[in-house]
Amino acid sequence: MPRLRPILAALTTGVLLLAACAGDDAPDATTDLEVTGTDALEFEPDSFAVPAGQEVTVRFTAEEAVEHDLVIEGAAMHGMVGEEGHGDHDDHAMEGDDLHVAHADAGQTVTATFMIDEPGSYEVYCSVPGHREAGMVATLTVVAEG
Ligand SMILES: [Cu+2]
Repeated sequence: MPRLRPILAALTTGVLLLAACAGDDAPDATTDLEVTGTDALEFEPDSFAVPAGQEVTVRFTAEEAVEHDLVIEGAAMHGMVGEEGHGDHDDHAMEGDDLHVAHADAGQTVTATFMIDEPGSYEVYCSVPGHREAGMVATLTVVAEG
């Protein structure tokens, strides 16, 4: 099989190129986020970035059929959340070490603010029962200001 080797080399190159492109996908840090919780129990987008130590505004929308919320795991001790965004769920503003940023009823858009001081990668999840288990997670990168 003398012709097999070049084909394998080409395949390998293609995989490496794909990996490189995926690495370039990292979102730019912004203080103005727009996130949707879909009826398919996903965050859209599922990766976003904010600057450390700055107030971030997030408009969080739940699609028409299912309520969602947006919780940042392990961020409570590194950050704070504004007063809006919880609807009638103020009592859930903190869930242990996690920062509860927003809750949207089905078909609703809420605006919330939050700030995280500690740069790093945080897991975002929806704490509506069953949603996180169904894969409703996203990645938040908090970027140190240069
Ligand atoms: Cu959800």
